[in-house]
Parts: sequence; structure tokens; C-alpha cells
Amino acid sequence: MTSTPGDNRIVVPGAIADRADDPAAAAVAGPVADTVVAAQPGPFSLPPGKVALLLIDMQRDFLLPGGFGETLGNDVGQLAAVVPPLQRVLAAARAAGVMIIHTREGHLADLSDLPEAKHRRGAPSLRIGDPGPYGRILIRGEYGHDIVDDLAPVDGEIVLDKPGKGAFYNTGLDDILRAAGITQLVVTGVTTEVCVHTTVREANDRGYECLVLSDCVGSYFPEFQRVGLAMISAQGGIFGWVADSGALLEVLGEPAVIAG
Ligand code: TIU
Repeated sequence: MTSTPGDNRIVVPGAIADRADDPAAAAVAGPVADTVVAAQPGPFSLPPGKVALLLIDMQRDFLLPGGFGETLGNDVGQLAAVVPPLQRVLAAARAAGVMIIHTREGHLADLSDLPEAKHRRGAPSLRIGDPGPYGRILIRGEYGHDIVDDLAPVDGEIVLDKPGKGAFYNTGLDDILRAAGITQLVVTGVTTEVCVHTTVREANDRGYECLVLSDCVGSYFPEFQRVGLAMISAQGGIFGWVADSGALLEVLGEPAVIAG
């Protein structure tokens, strides 16, 4: 895994760079037959080779006691239910050859990419950069900043570090997706109303179509989960589409749509 200071992109060896340079490898990425997922407000299309799975910030700092999420006063247990369905989706996406991108919210050790306004925000028991039970809170390279073991990236998957809530702000995500010809994003991760929403709104403005998996996104607040999802698909799909993981697995699991 390589990381360049100032460049928030971390590319796992064998990931998009290899595929983009190798038309044969790119050609087998993703479903081979155009297919659709039953979603709100209507069917969501999965054109062959144009789909990426986004796992947003499934980091120990958000999911485990003692991390950033808990220092903000949240009940981190609310997010645990996301992991099992997301493991199934991740396995199916791997089997189907879909591009997989994991993001991590966090900052450089010297905090030079942390706006003072974000540092000051709220009244957490520990602020970003303070020492916590899993290392310095939300700092790159620390144990707490990394992805939970159950969803650990494997070779060939992209791990994208982001300093903000949205996955496009100050990252190479747009370039990565455009280079690979991706137009459809299957969006998962935490938290629904913060980093998932910001990313989906940013993606929508950039012309991507987003399918948010309702049981694979999580919030510390049940009411935000419900309303956050409703906001996405309201008004004819103002930001995107919503379905549960079962609807995606129904089509992703079919031999006809597995890459080959
Ligand atoms: N606090 C909260 O709900 N979320 C975040 O700070 N970041 C993400 O959502 N990843």
C-alpha cells in the first residue's frame, strides 16, 4: 500500500491503476449483462463495467467504543447491525468483479489538513488528534483510523483517505471513477446522515447515479436513519435510489451477471 503526503489517495497494489492500464482487465470488471435492482423510487440500472461499490468510513473510530464516534457522545452500538449485510454485499461484489472502494475519514499526524473549525466543533470528550484507546483519534496510520477487521480491504481494492465528510472533497475519487468509466455507485457505510449523505449529494452533482443500501448504511440516531434514507429517494430520487441489500444480492448473485 502506498501513500503520498498531500495526496489523499492510497492505492492498494493491483487496484484501479492496474485495471485502467490493462483493457483486458477492465473489460472483465463488473456485471457482464445490464441488469436492474428493484429500488425506490424505481429500478436502478447496473450496466456492465460501470458499477463501483463504495464502503464509507467503516472505521474502528466510528464503530468501536472509545473511538471518535463515542467521544462525540454517540451510542456506537447502533452501527453494528450494518456489518453482517455489508459483509455479504462485499463478498458478492468481489465475486462479481465489481470495483470496490473503501474510504477512511481522517487527518495527517501534524493536523495540517484539519480545519480549525472542524477541530473545535462540538464538545467531544477527546478531540481529533488526542490520544485514545486505539491511538490518536481519527489520525491516519493509527489503529482506530483503519477499517474494522470484518470488512478489511483485500489486494486490488482501493482505500481512499479523505479529510472531510464527503468522499470527493480533496481526494482523487472523481478521477479514479472517470478513468474507470464508472457511472453507478452502490453506496454503503457510516454514518447515513453525515458522510454517506454528503458523498451521495456530491456524487449526484457530479453526474453519478447512487444506489444507497438501506441495511448497509448506519446512523447513531434511528430517526436520522429513517429520514436520511427517505430524503435520498424522495421527489423522484432527488439524490439517488434506495434498496436493501437483498434486492442487490438477488441480481448480483445471478451467474448471468457475474463477470467472466
Ligand atoms: N459524526 C458522524 O455522524 N459522522 C462523522 O463524523 N463521519 C462520518 O459520517 N463518517
